[in-house]
Amino acid sequence: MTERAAVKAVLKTQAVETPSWAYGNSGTRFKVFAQQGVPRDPMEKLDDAAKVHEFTGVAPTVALHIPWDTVDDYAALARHAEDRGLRLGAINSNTFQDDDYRLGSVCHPDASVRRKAVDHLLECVDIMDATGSKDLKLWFADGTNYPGQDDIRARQDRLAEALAEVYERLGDDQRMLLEYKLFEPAFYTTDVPDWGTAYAHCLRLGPKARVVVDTGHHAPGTNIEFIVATLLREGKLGGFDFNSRFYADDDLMAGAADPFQLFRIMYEVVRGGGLSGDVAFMLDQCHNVESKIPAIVRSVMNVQEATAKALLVDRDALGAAQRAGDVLGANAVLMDAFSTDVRPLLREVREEMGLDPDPMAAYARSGWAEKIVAERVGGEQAGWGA
Ligand code: LRH
Ligand code: MN
Ligand code: MN
Repeated sequence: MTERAAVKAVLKTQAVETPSWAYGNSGTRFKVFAQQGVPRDPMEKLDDAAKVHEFTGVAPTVALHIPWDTVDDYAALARHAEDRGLRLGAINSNTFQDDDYRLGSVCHPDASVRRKAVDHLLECVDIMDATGSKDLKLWFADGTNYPGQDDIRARQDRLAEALAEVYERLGDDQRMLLEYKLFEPAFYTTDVPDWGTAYAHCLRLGPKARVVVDTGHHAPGTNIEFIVATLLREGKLGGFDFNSRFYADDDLMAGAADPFQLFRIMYEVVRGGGLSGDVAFMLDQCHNVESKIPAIVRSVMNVQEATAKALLVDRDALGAAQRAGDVLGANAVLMDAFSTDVRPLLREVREEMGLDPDPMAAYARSGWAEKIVAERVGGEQAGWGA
């Protein structure tokens, strides 16, 4: 196989999971803008996700958020997905939108609130059993706003206890993915604020617990690729929530704000063997001012482009330059790959997969956007601005 053929073979097997909530209406704290034609229920979200997969060929799974995607029959929802060539992906828990969670969920000072939160997490594992999902994705809005508000250390103990109970409930082929976030909604302390805290909990729990890196959840200037390299090295990278940020948790399209950062992250993934392993590549975005389905198609393509560039890095030349201490030479090797226009390569990949080489144009021509505007009236809100 030529090197180009090898790169194309990897790109054909890539899988990017799209989030159900990106298909629904969403907004900011200030306004949710309703768009025409948005899904009215989880089934219709899957119908839209099927279009993203149809035109990109690399988005075969969809993440659910409970209770935003609550249905009576999850096995039927999984069949609805299968009928459209999809599978249900990670189950995202939600312990942040009830009044009871004002002071936290699994870290709350009141044991009865903690019980309610853990019961929700256990219910999410029941849903995984019904849907065939492998990953439980946990993000906690827990934290405090004022010094002294609660005991920082006791909250870690409560968190550890809750995670241990849920971990015990996991099946043999199920995993727990723990997501960290620097701040928001809590502003003084956050109970899982960074990868170190998430890693410490996952390490104590065992091999089925891994860390999720949401690219929007760091302080400005954080070197995310270093975190990725470290977690991969430790066998503790569970997956990504890809999105773009300019300021905080902006949830813009992956690769839109900083394609170079996405390339650097994907290079560490390739370097660390993360493409052939069990790392979940998920999007976690919301599209407030742009059309949703094309925005998700574009995001998937941006991940593909960053991956293609990462695969094109001449690792032999890079290694030689690094060993020789050739700083500029090594940097040039990396920048050569980043500066390569990989769009022709990806067009070839799509043609070889029997797809239209231009997914954006193919979707626009398909008539799906007009059809859903005509047929769906009163689309639902994703639940929260994500
Ligand atoms: C939190 C978060 C987390 C949630 C999603 C909707 O900011 O990134 O992944 O589940 O947004
Ligand atoms: Mn996220
Ligand atoms: Mn987020």
